Amino acid sequence: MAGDERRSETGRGRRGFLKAATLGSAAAVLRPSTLVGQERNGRSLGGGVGGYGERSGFESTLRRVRGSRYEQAAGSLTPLQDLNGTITPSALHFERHHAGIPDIDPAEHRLLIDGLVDRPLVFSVDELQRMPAVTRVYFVECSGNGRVKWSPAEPETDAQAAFGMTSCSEWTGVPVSVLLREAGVRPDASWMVAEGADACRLTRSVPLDKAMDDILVAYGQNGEAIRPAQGYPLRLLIPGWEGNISIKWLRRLQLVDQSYLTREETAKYTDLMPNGEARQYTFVMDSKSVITRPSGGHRLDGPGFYQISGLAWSGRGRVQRVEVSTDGGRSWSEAQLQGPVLPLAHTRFRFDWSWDGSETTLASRCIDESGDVQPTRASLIAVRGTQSSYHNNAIQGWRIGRDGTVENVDV
Ligand SMILES: Nc1nc2c(c(=O)[nH]1)N[C@H]1C(S)=C(S)[C@@H](COP(=O)(O)O)O[C@H]1N2
Ligand SMILES: [Mo]
Repeated sequence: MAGDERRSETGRGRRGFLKAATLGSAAAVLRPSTLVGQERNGRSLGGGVGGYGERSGFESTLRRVRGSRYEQAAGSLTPLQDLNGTITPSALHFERHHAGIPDIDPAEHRLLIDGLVDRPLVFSVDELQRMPAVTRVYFVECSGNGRVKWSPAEPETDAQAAFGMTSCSEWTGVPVSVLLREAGVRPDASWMVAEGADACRLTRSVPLDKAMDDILVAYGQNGEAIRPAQGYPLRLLIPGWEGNISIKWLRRLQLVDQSYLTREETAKYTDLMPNGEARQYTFVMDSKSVITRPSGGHRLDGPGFYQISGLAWSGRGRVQRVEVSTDGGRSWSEAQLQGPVLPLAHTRFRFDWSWDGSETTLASRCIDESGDVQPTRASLIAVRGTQSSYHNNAIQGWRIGRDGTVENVDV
C-alpha cells in the first residue's frame, strides 16, 4: 500500500520503529483517518488570508487558571505536556499577577531612572527603542513552580499543574547596564529597586552586580510587543532568577545603597528552614527537568516504541546533561539534547524507549554546567524540610500502569 511505502522511506521506518507490530493499534487507527482528511479537504477552496493569525480549530490546548479568591491575584499555567521545542507560544506563557493586568498606553508610559545616579533620566517607550538592543532566549519561572512537590505526590497531578509556572521566550530589550551608564552610577550605589505600574506597585531590590551583568528592560517577546500579561509595554527580565523579581509594567529603577526589604522579599519569597530561620534572597533557580511526553494524563497505546521528550533548565547557566530513568530511578542513561543549548533557557531532551507493557516509572534529572544535580524529593526535604513554598526542584516521576495510564509519583 502507498501508506506503507511512504512510511518505509522515513529513517524511523527503515529502522523498524514504526512497524505495526511495535506501534500496536495506533498504526491501524491513524491510516484511515488521514485518508478521510485528504478526501474532505482535497478539492474545495481553503480558507483565506488574514491580518493576525490563529491556530487550527482542531488545536485546543489552553493555559489552566489556578484558583484564587481574587481573580486579579491569580495565576495561569503553561500546558507543557502539549508543547514542542523550547519556545513557549506567547499566548500560552504562564501568568502570575498580584493585582491584575493594567491596561497601559505605551505613548503615555514612562520609565524613571533615579536615586544614586549622576543624572536622573526619564525614558518614553519610543526613546528606549532607539537605544542599543539585544535579543536573547530566557526562561521565566515562578519560584513557586513545583510547589506541589513539597507534599506527597497526588496521582492526578499532571505536568501543567506541577511545572506549568515556567515558560521560555525570545526577549528583546535594552541591557539595564546601558541605561545605568547613561544615567551615571554613583560609587555608593549597590542595589537597584525596581517598581511596577500595576495597582500593587510590585517592588523588588536587585543587587547592582546582576543589573550591570545581564538584566534587560524588555519590550519584545517572540518577535512582537510583549503581551499585556507579560508586562506590556516594558518589563524587567532577570535571567535565571525567580520570576517574581522580573518586574512587569516596569516604571521605575532607583539606585540605592541597601536592599529595601519589600513585602516580596520578607513576607513572601523566603524559604522557611527546619531550624525556623528563613532563607532570603534565594534568587537563582536550581537545575530542573520534567518529562513532558509521556506525562500525567497521557495514555500509552500498548507496548512498543515511544520517544520520551521533556524540558530541562537551570538558573546557573547551560544544561550540561539530562539523564533519564525508565526503571523508577534504579538506573540512569544520558538523553539527547536538542541544540543549540542556550544558557538560562529551556532545553529540549529526547530519549528513545521501547515499552514492554509492564508497570514502570519514568524520571529525568538535570545536571547543569555548574555541576548542580537535580535532587530526589527525599534528599531535598532532608536539607530543606517541608515548611517552604518556593524553590522545589525535586525529580519528577511518571508511573506507567499496565493499562498505559500515566500518573504522578515520587521518585
Ligand atoms: N509588576 C508586577 N511584576 C510582576 C508580577 C506582578 O504581579 N506585578 N508578578 C511576578 C511574578 S510572582 C512572576 S512569577 C512573574 C511572572 O511573569 P509572567 O506573568 O510573565 O509569566 O512576574 C513577576 N513580575
Ligand atoms: Mo511568582
